[in-house]
Amino acid sequence: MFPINKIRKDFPILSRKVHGKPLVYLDNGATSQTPIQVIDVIVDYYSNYNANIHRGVHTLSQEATDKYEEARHKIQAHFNAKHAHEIIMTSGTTESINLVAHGFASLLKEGDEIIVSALEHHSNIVPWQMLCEKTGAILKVIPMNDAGELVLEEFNKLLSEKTKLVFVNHISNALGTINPIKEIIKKTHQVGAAVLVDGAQACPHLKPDVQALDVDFYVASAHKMCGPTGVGMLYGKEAWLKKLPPYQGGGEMIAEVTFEKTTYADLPHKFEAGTPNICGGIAFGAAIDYLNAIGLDNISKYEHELLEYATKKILEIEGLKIYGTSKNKTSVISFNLEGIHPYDVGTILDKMGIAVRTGHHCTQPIMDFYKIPGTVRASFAFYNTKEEVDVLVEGIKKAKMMLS
Ligand code: C6P
Repeated sequence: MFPINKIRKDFPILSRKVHGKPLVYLDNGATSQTPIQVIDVIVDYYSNYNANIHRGVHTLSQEATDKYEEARHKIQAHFNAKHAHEIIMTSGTTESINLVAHGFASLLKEGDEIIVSALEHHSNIVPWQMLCEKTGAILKVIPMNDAGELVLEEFNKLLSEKTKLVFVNHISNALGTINPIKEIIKKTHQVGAAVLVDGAQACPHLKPDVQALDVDFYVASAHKMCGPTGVGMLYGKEAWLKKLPPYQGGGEMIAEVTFEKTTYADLPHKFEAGTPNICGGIAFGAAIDYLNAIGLDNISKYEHELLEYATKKILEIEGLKIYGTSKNKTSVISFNLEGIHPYDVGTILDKMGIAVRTGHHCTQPIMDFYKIPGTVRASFAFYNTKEEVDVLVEGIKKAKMMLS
């Protein structure tokens, strides 16, 4: 039995009220909530060993450095990277993607092709468009079907010796579709190109093995994995990270500086200029410990039960349409009520203490595909319950009545 009651007690925020009603937090796709075990680590850092890292010989600095590097090793183990220096600490998924895009500017030439998928978040589209503007490379798009799945036959046709890079998310934030990344990586490598997988939405639900996937780059954000905001990771194969130039110049990323010439530090520091989010990095490690103590397999099994329960109940509401109906999906339900704007539904749900996201979810091309302005998105985490699903369903019915 999944220990849901015990787990909920770990999250102080889940016992608060919103507009006088118990909070039903179903916006986990935007950011997850933080367990007390992670909050305690943050309080401990600022109470006991707040100091800059990799710089001082004093005790506090050494303690902070040890904990920060310990967190890097936890991330390495979690993603099964071969080396700890293949884990670059960043401010999150967006920065990780921009770091790689910046690096490829010096490796691409006019006429090279890069491929993204129709299911991408804006942060996995815009940096590549900027890269194309800079280099003259051409952006191609893997199309999607009505169920919100990628059309792999079309992907096969896009691949050629001109392809240099492919970018795809592991799980779509707007629809919940789990993409067949293993197959995409294998096919891409057959033409000699590299693959970046955006794991922002996958990492709260499953445990990617970067070596088994043979992926070139994998990126994620701590705040979607029960960690704090402002910290994330980039995994890159050692050979790629050695090939890419530094992203930002500054302290910590250098070996030697003179006014004539600067040489760069070894990995991972070459990509980590300036004082990082030290506390955030340490807390990211604690969040990974927390998720692993429950077990990602147990989490995904429980969330799948919630998804099936919620899908069945929500579909009983007349005039409601779900977007994203792939069999292979995670615990996200994106929907609209016929003739009603998603924003209005979200506002009424909020008055009942129910937090959902409304709008285009930073995926305007998906909304354009369905010819809708946006959706209401309920995204469930392992600390949600079937009772909360019931509250959501009643809330949607009420919203429908009020808005029809
Ligand atoms: N999606 C959502 O509500 P950052 O902001 O850097 O931590 O993550 C960006 C990002 C990149 N890729 C995917 C697939 C994502 O889902 C997100 C963030 C949130 O869906 C906020 S827009």
